[in-house]
Amino acid sequence: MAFREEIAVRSENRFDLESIRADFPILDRMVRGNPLVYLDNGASSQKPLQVIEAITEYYLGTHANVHRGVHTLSQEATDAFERARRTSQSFLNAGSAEEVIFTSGTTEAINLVANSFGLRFLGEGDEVLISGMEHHANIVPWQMICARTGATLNIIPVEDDGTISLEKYASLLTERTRIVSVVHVSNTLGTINPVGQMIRMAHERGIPVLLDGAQAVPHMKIDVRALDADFYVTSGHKMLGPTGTGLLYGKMEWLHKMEPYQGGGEMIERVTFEKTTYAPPPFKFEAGTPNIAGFIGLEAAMQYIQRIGYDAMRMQEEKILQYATERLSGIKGVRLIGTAPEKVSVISFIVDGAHPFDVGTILDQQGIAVRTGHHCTQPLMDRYCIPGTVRASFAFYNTIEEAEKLATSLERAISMLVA
Ligand code: 7TS
Repeated sequence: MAFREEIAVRSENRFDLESIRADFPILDRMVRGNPLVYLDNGASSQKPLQVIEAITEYYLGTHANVHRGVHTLSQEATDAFERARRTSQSFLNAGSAEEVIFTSGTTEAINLVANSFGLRFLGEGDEVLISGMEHHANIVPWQMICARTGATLNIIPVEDDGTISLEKYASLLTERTRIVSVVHVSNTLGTINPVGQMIRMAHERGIPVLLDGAQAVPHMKIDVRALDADFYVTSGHKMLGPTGTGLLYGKMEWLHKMEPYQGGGEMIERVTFEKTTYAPPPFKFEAGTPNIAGFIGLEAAMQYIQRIGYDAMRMQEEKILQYATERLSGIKGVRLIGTAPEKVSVISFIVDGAHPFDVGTILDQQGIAVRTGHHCTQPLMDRYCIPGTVRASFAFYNTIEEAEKLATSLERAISMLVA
């Protein structure tokens, strides 16, 4: 069977783990003489053939720059690129394609909002509210903009189990709060925050909310309109798509009010040396040649997720999460960090008497890829008084057998490291 037909046939099956894994050739490779067990999906997911193919086909037959040529290739590339925007719109259930801005990732998307929203709406004495479990990407841009504008950064504390208390959150929403920017799902703890309620509470006080969905979109259906989020950001590479792609959803009323984040080609309406007028959203936020191939690949990733279905993905991830949580918490000396009742398939843990780095190194020798360290959440590590954790983050293409391999290899690592 031809390569492409084979992919098409496999795609017909909804949740057949074996055929799903066959879509991810990298899962077959060996690492240090052992079959790879890839449990670092929170850092970046692997890519199915459908995504790799979409990018390859684009470069083989369609590539030209977008939005600027009358010639056929440029028009085809523009059509494909703008179709990816419409697919992103329906994927997030945005009200219009113009509310979807293409960025290089979550980090750029938050920097864009912090700058474009912050410079327009923040001043001396105003407040920005984030949580204690934010990724550095949702801390540092706000710190920088607070320093420039004289605003203050306030922090919703994190409870021992890795949750947010809505009472404490309510007490931090003040007359001076200009924006709330919180993580939908914590990359380190796996906690799913009660963002629907948090948005309602902020909106009752007229405060807009940005959700960092980098770790949510890989696991759950996002409906930005049902959430009523003002901004929603995510990264393509954590949701089966290519690196260097990200989505920023913004309500049109805000996008109209915000100044562009970067200047250059593509984002203008008319330029003279005296004055420049800007293109309407989304283009005024997309200066320069975009990552065309990347967004065509991201569209294939979104279509792949839609074909498998979040329900089926979640069911597999829940099974593994439950198995791994029980198995790991039963190992002597292992302490789980992040035990919220609502979690995605992320398990962070520390081992008494062993540094996370050493545990991760021994696991790698057995072919198991986990992340170790502070996971770009240093203030959260300070909150728990730990230097870092070992984190296993599971995707729907992982198996119970892989979770068991993690547990047995961890037992071996502990027997080597802890006297
Ligand atoms: N926000 C969250 C919640 C994240 O988990 C990450 C990346 C980012 C923002 C930044 O995303 P980027 O694509 O712009 O880099 N998180 C991780 C992680 O947990 N391990 O490696 C990267």
